[in-house]
Amino acid sequence: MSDERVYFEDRGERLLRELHATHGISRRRLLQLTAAGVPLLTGLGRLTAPARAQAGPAAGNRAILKPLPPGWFVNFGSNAEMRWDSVGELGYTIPNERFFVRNHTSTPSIGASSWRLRVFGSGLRPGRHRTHTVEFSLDDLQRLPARTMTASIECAGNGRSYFASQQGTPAGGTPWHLGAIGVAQWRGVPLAEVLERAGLRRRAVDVLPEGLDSNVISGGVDPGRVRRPLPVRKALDDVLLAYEMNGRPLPADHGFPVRLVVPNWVGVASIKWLGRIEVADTPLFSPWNTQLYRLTGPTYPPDQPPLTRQAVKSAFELAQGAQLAAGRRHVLTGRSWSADGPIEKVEVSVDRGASWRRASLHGPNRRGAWVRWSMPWMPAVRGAHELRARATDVTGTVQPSTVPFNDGGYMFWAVVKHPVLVT
Ligand SMILES: Nc1nc2c(c(=O)[nH]1)N[C@H]1C(S)=C(S)[C@@H](COP(=O)(O)O)O[C@H]1N2
Ligand SMILES: [Mo]
Repeated sequence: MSDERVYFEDRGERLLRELHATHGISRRRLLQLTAAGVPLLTGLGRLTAPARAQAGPAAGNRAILKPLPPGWFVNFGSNAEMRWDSVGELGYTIPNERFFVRNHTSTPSIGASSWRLRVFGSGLRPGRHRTHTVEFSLDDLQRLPARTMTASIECAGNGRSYFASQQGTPAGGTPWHLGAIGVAQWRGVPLAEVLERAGLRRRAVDVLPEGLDSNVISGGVDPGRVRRPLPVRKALDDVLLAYEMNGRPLPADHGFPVRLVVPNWVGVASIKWLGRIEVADTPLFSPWNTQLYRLTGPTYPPDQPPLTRQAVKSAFELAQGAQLAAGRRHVLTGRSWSADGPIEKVEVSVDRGASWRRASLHGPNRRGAWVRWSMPWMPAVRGAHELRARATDVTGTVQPSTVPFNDGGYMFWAVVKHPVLVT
C-alpha cells in the first residue's frame, strides 16, 4: 500500500468521525453522499471529482501497464522498484522498460491528439482571475524550442525500508529499498518557455501542475488529482515539460504524452500525465505540499518546509545477501548521487565500517544524476559479511550512519548495510 494511501485512509476515517460528531451525520450517510457526488468542503478540498476530462481508465486492472519481470523489478502493485542487482549491465541511463514506477493511482490511457495542456490563473496576463486559459496541444509544444537533459527522478521515500531494518523504526508506505530512482535522458520544452508564452506576470509566485490520472480516493476522502505547487523561481530555472524519454515518446507509465521533470527535487514534483498548470500571484497549496512530503516526527519542529532537494546516497549493484566465492577477486560496483553537485568521493567498507577504501569513479559525474564506481575485493574469510558504501558530494556533504526518523519515511540517506555471503 502506498504511503499516501495509508495516510489518506487514516485521515478519511478521522474526517468521517469528526463530521459525525459535529453534524450528527452518520458514517453511512456520508459515504452515500460522497458516492452520489455531493461535494463536501473540507480542509482537504472537495470530496468529489471535478468533471472528468481527457483521461480514460487504462486497459485491464493493472496500475502499471509495462511488464515487470521479477529479475528487474520488485513489484509493490502500483509501485515497482528497480532491482539494483540488475543494474550492473546497464549504461549511465536506465532504459524505459527498466525504469522504476511510482503511481499514486493507476496509469491512465491518454490519446495524444485530443490531449491539451491548460495553463491558467491569476499569475497570467491579462489576469482575468482563473478565466484566462491558454491551451497547448502536443504539436504546439513540439514546435517550441526543445531541450535535452539527463536527470534522475527519485522518490522521496526511496530507502524507506531501512528505517525499519537498520534503525528499528518502521515507517508506513511503500517499503522501497534503494531502487526508487532512475536516470534518463529527457527531451522537451522548458517550462519557462511555456509560461512566458502563456503570459506570465512578474508578480506570479507559484505554479501548480496537475496530473490527468484519477483522483486519489481513499476512505471516502478525495483530495483530488495528484498536484504539487512549485515556486515560480524553480519553474523558470530548469524544469522541463518532457515528451521524450531516452529518445522515444514517453511511455504510458512514465507520463505520456507529457510530464514534468523537476531536476534534483523529490520525485513527486515531476508530475506525470500533465493536464493543467495553475499560475498564481498568491501561494498555492495541495495536500502534497501541506500534509505529505514534509518531515514530521519526534525530533522535527512543527512546520518543516515541504521537501524539495534530494540528499546524498549510494547503492551497490548487488543483490542483498549475494553469494561471492572466497579467495577470488571480485569487482564491487555501484552508483552514488546527490542533488547538490557531483560526487567528490565514494568510500567502501567490507568490515562493518572499521576501515574504508576509496572506490574509482567512472564516466559522467553529474549533479542531479549519478556517478558509477567500482572497487576490487578479494574476500578471504567465508561467512556473512557486510558491505557499506559512503559518498561525499562536492559540497562536502557525507552520508551519515543514521538519520533521524520521520513519520513518512522520507529521505533515508544514511549509509546502507549490505549483507553478502562469502562461500
Ligand atoms: N500525475 C502523477 N504524477 C506523478 C505521480 C503520480 O502518481 N501521478 N507520482 C509521483 C511520484 S511520487 C514519483 S516518485 C514520480 C515517479 O516517476 P516514474 O513513475 O516515472 O518513475 O512521479 C511523480 N509524478
Ligand atoms: Mo515519490
